[in-house]
Amino acid sequence: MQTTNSSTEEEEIFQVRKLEISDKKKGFVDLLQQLTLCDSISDEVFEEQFNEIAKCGDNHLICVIEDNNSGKIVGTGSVFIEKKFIRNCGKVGHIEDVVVDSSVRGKQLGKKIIGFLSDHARKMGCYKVILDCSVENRPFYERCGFKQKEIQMPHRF
Ligand code: 16G
Repeated sequence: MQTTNSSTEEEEIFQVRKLEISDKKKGFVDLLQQLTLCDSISDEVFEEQFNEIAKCGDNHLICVIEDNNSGKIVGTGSVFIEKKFIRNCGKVGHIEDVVVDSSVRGKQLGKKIIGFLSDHARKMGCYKVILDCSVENRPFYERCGFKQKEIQMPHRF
């Protein structure tokens, strides 16, 4: 009996697409809770925030991976396109909130998400994409082509 899916099958099961309002019912918020603090959100507030983000159009993209067998959201990430004056009025893509459900790690879904977000930033004319990550995730992002440069200095409010 076959117990593992072939990579072609997995390609079909796990596809990256844009976030939809209905993804809340499919576990999108629970997934974010695996990354950091994310309180439960009412349907109304979720919809308001979704619509606010949608106003940014292609300048704020949130993607998800749905497991087409279970209908559950198992991966997500976002990219925000910042417009600058430096570098010839250049643009920078900020990759944020990348998380893959613990039950499906090891299937290269994180790489798929990063590829999707980076392609979007490139198409939008960004000269680079940047992100912050935990020390444990550094090897993963290095495999995706990122290099450590400088340091993060958050000032929490
Ligand atoms: C990680 C995330 C970052 C997120 C932060 C949350 C990626 C690439 N990095 O660094 O986007 O904002 O975790 O941590 O997904 P915080 O709740 O302590 O700000």
